[in-house]
Amino acid sequence: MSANITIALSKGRILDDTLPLLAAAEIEPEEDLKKSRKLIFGTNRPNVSLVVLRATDVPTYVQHGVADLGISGKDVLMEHGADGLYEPLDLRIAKCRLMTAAIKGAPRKTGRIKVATKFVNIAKRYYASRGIQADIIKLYGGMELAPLMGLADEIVDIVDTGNTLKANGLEERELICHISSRLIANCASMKVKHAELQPIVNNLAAAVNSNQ
Ligand code: PRT
Ligand code: MG
Repeated sequence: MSANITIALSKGRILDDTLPLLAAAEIEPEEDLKKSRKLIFGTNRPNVSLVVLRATDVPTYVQHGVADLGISGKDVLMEHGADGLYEPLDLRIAKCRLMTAAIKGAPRKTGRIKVATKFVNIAKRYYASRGIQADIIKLYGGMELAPLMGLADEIVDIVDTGNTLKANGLEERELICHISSRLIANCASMKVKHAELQPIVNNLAAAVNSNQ
């Protein structure tokens, strides 16, 4: 008998790009994930279920081994930490950049700066690595507002087209890193359920390659 497998998916924009990859890997949810209010779904495979989670909760479920696999933005993984997680595959979906940004044309402040972000850990590491003293202010959204209101000198946020920054009179400053979504696996599951998980990883890898 094959072991039961649970895959934790990030809802929101990552989900849109995930479903075609899962379909290409021949994992089809038994109902429309985006129309249902359910959080746990069966699939065409009797031993595979899907859970749809807040993106920031996916690494937690996989770390604790209650989900065997997960799909997470690299930004979320960097912020959360990757203890007990294995990252077998770059899915090359939901691509974006993690940037610093500030008011367009504003001179760079020297000395201590204030930085607003929801990526507190990433920001702390980044500014420390640059030798910049930064007071990090945690926000949960709408980071663009912080420099305009005088709450912060800079923000650390995700940028795709740059339109959101532009619309708010901000500009990109430094690139922290390129982001895409990753397949993550619980390290213990990967050993114990290798026979079931490795083919799923392989099929997803093939789906990613044919996506390019
Ligand atoms: O919205 P909520 O707070 O519930 O959760 P969330 O924001 O974490 O979820 P969601 O659905 O927005 O997905 C976030 C994940 O998608 C991130 O963790 C990234 O890995 C990935 N991703 C890819 C993005 C973007 N592109 C993106 N453009 N996440 C957010 N954005 C936002 C960004 O925050 C900014 O507000 O889009 C705006 C910038 O876009 P441009 O095109 O105007 O530059
Ligand atoms: Mg969002």
